[in-house]
Amino acid sequence: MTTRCGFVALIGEPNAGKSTLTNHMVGAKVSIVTHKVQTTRARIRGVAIEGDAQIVFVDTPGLFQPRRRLDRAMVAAAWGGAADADIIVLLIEAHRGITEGVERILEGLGDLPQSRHIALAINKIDRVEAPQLLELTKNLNDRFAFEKTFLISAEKGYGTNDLRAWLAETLPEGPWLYPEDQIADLPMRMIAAEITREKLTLRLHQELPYQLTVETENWEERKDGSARIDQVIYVMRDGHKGIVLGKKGETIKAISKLAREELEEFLGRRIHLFLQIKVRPNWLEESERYSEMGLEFKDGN
Ligand SMILES: Nc1nc2c(ncn2[C@@H]2O[C@H](COP(=O)(O)OP(=O)(O)OP(=O)(O)O)[C@@H](O)[C@H]2O)c(=O)[nH]1
Ligand SMILES: [Mg+2]
Repeated sequence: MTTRCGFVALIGEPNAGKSTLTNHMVGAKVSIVTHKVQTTRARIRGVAIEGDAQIVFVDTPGLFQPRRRLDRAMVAAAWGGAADADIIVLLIEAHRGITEGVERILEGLGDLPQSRHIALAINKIDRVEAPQLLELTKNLNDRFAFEKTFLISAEKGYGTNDLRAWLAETLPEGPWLYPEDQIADLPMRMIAAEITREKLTLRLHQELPYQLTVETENWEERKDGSARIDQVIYVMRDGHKGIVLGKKGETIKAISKLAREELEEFLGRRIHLFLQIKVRPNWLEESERYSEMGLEFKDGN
């Protein structure tokens, strides 16, 4: 039997639904999702199988005009994911259409090596009417020669079977890269940190989610089958620490409970989660914070 295998990079503006689509395709939550922009910070690999093909989805951070060093590292990681992939799928939000950000991404696509397959997926079609979709499809294809266009809803699962089938038949022939039962390629300590960051992002407001990072410092297996996980939340100011703690520690307690419950479900066993908050005004300039996130820290960014 000939098998197929390769990388499919999902790129697009922040909030386009890349992580939602990754999780839908994999059939499990491997990448965190929130209603806020810039949720994903690094490349997250999720693995799906379709017939004789193993599809390695590469969820990427959203593409936007970067300002901070972290933003630049995120955008670089996203374009890097696209450059390394066999197939690139550009996700566009149906109801937002061709924004300035989309225009910039289309320009960027033109600079990639010619050998890439590049497809368009218009996502969130559950939010618009058919005539609007037809027009958007036409306008986007006038601007870039996409190999295929798919109309999907990553959340509702509309159109995703067609997309999956096309990806499977378009990937190059080759041996599978991962064991059949592997769904993610990210260290467990990082997945655990991401789950906590998701709960923080959902609970905290304004700029705060963008000014913190979470790291798993210690993971201890216990004889009774449970595990103790120690994580640090780095924030930039004393005031932020107070907000994350909340009145009488209520906020951090609620976040910790939600994160622990999700971890227990993901790992199928009891977890003891300990969260500590550290004030680190300069964490955005520390290379170690970037390597913990799976990002490159360069003088340039
Ligand atoms: N209505 C609707 N909402 C969707 C759909 N797909 C994703 N969403 C929502 O869009 C929001 C953003 O989804 P994400 O998957 O986090 O988007 P992303 O592209 O990974 O965003 P970043 O990581 O910030 O770049 C979430 O609230 C999702 O529930 C869809 O098909 N329909
Ligand atoms: Mg994401």
